[in-house]
Amino acid sequence: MAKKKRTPQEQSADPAAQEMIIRAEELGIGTAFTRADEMPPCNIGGAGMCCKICGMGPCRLTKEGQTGVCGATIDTIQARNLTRAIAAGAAAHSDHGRDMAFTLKAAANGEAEGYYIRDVAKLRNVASYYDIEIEGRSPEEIADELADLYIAQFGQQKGEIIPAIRAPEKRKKIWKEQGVWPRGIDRETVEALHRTHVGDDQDAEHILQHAVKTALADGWGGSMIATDVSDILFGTPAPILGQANLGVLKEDMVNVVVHGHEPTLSQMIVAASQDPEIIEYAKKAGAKGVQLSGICCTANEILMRQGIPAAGNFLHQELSILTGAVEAMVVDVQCIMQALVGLAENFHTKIITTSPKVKIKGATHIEFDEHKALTIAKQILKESIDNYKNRGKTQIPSDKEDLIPGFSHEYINYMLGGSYRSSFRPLNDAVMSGRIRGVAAIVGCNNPRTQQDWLHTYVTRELLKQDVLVVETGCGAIASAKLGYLLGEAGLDKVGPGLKEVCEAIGIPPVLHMGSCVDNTRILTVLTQVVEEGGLGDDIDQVPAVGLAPEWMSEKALAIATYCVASGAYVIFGGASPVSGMPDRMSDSDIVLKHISEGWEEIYGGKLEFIPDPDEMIKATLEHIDKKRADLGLPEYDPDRFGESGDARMLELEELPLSERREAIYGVAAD
Ligand code: NFS
Repeated sequence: MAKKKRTPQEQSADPAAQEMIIRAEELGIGTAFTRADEMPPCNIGGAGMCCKICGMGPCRLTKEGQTGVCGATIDTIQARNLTRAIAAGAAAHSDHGRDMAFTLKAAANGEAEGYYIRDVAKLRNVASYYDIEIEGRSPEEIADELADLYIAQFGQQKGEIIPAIRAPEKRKKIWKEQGVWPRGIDRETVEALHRTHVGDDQDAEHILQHAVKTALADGWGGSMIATDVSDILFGTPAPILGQANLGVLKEDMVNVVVHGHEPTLSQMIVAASQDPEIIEYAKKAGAKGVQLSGICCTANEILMRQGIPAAGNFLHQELSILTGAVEAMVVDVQCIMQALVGLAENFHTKIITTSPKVKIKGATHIEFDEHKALTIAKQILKESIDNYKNRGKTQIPSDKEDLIPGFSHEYINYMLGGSYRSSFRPLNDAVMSGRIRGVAAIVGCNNPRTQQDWLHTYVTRELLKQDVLVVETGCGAIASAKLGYLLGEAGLDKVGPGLKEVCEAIGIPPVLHMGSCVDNTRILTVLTQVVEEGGLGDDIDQVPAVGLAPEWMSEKALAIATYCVASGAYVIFGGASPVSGMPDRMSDSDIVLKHISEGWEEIYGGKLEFIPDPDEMIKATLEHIDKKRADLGLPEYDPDRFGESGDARMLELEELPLSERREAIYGVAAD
């Protein structure tokens, strides 16, 4: 089969990306886009039909009834592969959570240079979930006890991980009945690897039951801990003005791009970049200062807390270096392409690895240590500034969009009623009346096998027209940001009339940026609070809501999908299914596919489906939302029912002479 080379427009929907893809081609430099075109995915491994967990294989099960050398059937192999991916994803998120908990411990004991407890209210709130004594204690004392409790969740051997007590009562009952409430975060991950070793668990449904337990240890464990601690140390996000896309890089400044996931070092680099000593150092080097920007979830962490601009999402990591204007790309963990080092050799850009867990051959390694974080952050910035003189020809796309990120669950609660009446009531009421038809969480990665950002933004756009409120995290949120959906009233003329009224009344954009990928736990919290508020059922599976990851690629995305399903959500992934099998050739290759959709729905009320066609994705989302509405006995969604009140109506009324307004409003003529 001839390889198909796509045009820049087919490779990305983002004009800045297209410009850089053309530049790469002119310079003869390969990127993930070209590598994806040159290397079609393996159709055997891609469908989950290859087993390479032992030295007797790899075994490829492409024929009806075929087994591996050990006798493993296709469903066992698919369940093992999927479970291993989920375990890896859960491990990544949770290890991040563990590091955050250790940083909290160090900060509480005055051992972490530059870190302190910034959000005491959040600390007290989180501590109170677990009956940690608050009254009469200093923030440091409370934080020390909370840190110990959180650190213990990772190595706990028996019992139940504690953050999961925050789930709705009915949900917790299901987890107990099914035996999937995680005992300890590390224990479930290790057991997932054990069970999928050669000659272990050989019943697909039984293997997948443990995949659920492992994923729950992520969503209601490691990731939730990561979010809680990040908020306590760096502040709970609230709306703030930011910018996104490559146009945030500056010609006359030292550009330092932070990329990866953990907020610990990047937050300190933010602080160091504003230090007079560093600004002076940059000026001496002939620059106006240091321009920081972010890629991937590190971008989201500093964007939603300090308004530091996002240079882009996953597929922008190479493209930002292609501008020739990046002095250093500072990376920590996850979603960092090895190609960066080779690509950077064409320019002056330094790739600086910082995590003790991640080294890349050819990169500069400056290891991060939370005990002297500020000192290390300054060292990194000085090395970046020293590199400014080596900059060659640059080409920075002009594209950038404003956005307002920072919709933490605390802020959503606050924005709906203010300090005195903060509550989810207005949101529940809007869904119950049909002003908001339902809620979609559109999350996840970029994938160079599909046109960058297009699926994200197409699905977002179409659901908004249907009065579906959209919340976003991760690279999906940056996609919407770059294309202008995350700004106040921008695009409100393109959203459904009921949703528009709600957005105007509260003063919010129709797409709410809720943070990084570990912050998908904020979505679990919102759904729990919506349930607790009343009127939309007594468990998450009854809420008219759907989760979508149209351009997913990472194992973390599969872990997120699984814990959302086990929490009761319908989750739709775009692209290829890693367990699709080849149904036309193998009658027994859809056992896993059916179990994660119909099987899981029967047990958890949520299901995972892979739907590559975006219109089918939208159709399935709306059908699910409408079904949930009907099950709750809510009025059928009617697009013509709302849209005549609110600010739009007020503007129309202002056009009328005073004498006619009363009649227009009340239907009664003025005296
Ligand atoms: Ni999520 Fe964040 Fe992006 Fe995908 Fe990678 S950055 S943790 S995995 S690519 S959304």
